[in-house]
Amino acid sequence: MKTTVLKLGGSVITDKKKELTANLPAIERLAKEISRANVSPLVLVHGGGSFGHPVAEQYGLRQGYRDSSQVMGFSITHQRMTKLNKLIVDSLISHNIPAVEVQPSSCVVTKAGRIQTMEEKPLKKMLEMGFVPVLYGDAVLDSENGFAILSGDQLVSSLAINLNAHRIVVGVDVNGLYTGDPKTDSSARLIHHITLEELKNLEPLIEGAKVTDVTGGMLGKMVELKPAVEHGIQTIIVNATEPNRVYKALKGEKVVGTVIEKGETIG
Ligand code: IP8
Repeated sequence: MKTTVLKLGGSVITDKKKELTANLPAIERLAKEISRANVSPLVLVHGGGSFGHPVAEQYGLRQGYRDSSQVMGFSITHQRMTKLNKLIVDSLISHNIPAVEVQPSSCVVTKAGRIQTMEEKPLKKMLEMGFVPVLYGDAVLDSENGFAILSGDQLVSSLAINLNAHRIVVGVDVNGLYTGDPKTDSSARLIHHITLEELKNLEPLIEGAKVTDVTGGMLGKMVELKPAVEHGIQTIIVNATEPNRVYKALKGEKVVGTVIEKGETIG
């Protein structure tokens, strides 16, 4: 059986407007959906939302090491991510999923923000044994810049490639990839299926439409996910704030969202 990689976005599992606030009902519902879907092997990766991002920004961690005051910022960012991770792992375990935290800051080193090395042996062994490893975007050590912020999306793509996954499911707070920003542009329409070639043509259009949070965030995601899609891994973006979409995507059932594939358009 081939691995499925599921990403749960920070905007789904936290309240992005309130620092350090988890969306516990969403976490609980998603844990139930994951349990019900019962796909195996499964790797879960989650974002930082209002736990990781504010403090990482406050200390300028993304830009790398500049002075010693940032070292405490690294500790706090990582600690906050472990708190969020604990809530998710607790919820998964309560729904009978053998989830185990895998801490990216202890197994990944980046170079200028890109994954350079990752110790994957324990993770691979966990999958063999039927565990569900749960990783997250994290503050990590960087061989060039001292440290960096590793996004969950970069992790998802890299893991999916190295584990030869058959599907990536990305849970966000919009229905998928749009031709514009659905929150401000009423003519923006949901793209149900897109190939890499079509995505290339769409990028300038989205960028030209002046990047907003939604499209900007989406474009960033696309850039990270592209290498995995190029490897032939089917990737689907669904709205994880809507019940059952993650469940259906995990099961490979038809669901509202955007499927990104390497090959030709099929519909
Ligand atoms: O939310 C970044 O992960 P993301 C996590 O997947 C931190 O971009 C620590 C800011």
